[in-house]
Amino acid sequence: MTKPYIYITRKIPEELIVAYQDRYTINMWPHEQKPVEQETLALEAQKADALLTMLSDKIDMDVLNDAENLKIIANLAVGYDNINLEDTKRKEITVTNTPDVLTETTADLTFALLLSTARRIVEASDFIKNGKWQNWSPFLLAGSDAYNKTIGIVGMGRIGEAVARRAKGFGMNIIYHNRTRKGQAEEELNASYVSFDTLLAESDFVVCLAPLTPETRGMFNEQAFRKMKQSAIFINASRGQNVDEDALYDALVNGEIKGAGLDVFAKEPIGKEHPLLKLDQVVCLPHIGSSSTDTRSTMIDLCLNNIDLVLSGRKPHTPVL
Ligand code: 8YV
Repeated sequence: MTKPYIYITRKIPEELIVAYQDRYTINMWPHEQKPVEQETLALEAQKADALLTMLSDKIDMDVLNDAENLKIIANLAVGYDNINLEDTKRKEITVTNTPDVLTETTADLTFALLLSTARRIVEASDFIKNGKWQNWSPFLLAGSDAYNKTIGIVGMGRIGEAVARRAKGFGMNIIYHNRTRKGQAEEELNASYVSFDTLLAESDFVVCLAPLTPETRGMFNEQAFRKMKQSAIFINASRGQNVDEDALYDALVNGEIKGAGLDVFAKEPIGKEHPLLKLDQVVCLPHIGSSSTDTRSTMIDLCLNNIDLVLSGRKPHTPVL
């Protein structure tokens, strides 16, 4: 009997798949950096029983049209805005994501980004490396405090709550905006639910952790940045398309807000000519929110586990619907 076929759309370490190789034929796209070509993806989807996909893979009918054996798409991310769920539903393909296992790692990165931007860590490091440290002065690279300041979290999901827990430890006042109220966070973290406009007006740090949906796309636009304090720092660790990047650039250059820490961009990857990279008050990262060795390995294992469950007729741990 032929073994079911799993295709992985990026090169991942062999040791992460060995446990599954006796029961499955597993192939992967041979490049670690370069995303799979759409043509290859469609051809593999025709042959595969399961796909392990990345956020950079666009999955819709173009890929799925002839995918007659495909039973599951396990997406290596908590977000799944790269997948057209109407199309997967039409083809009766299960879709899974990787919630929970990346929550704390992504919250760590979000908080690191907040502190790096507030305390100008990257600028300060470059300052020394470029031989500019000649003297001490009272306001040398003076940044903003986190302690006693207000953090406004937009998108109080699992990662939002984990960031709020860190903020509490740092002595911050927590406000949030979300589709639904979060009673537990309000009780345990003393977080107050506010309208989006109030959050923009009152926060010293505006942190976007909302998934990309039709409601959130472009929500941080010119009007939103205008409502923020001039001393505000904007952090985005969810999806770049939640932000109008031209409006963010203008807000920073015109002094409408003070700084930004960005792990995500509207169109990734960005090249070194991206205007936001030119600004000292902006810290940019290449979408590494969940990128610790442990977490990425656990995410891959969860994907393979979900595939294994579905291909053996059982329910996956983390279906998206
Ligand atoms: C992904 C992410 O893990 O989980 C998400 O939604 O944005 C990241 O943590 C990463 O982009 C790999 O697909």
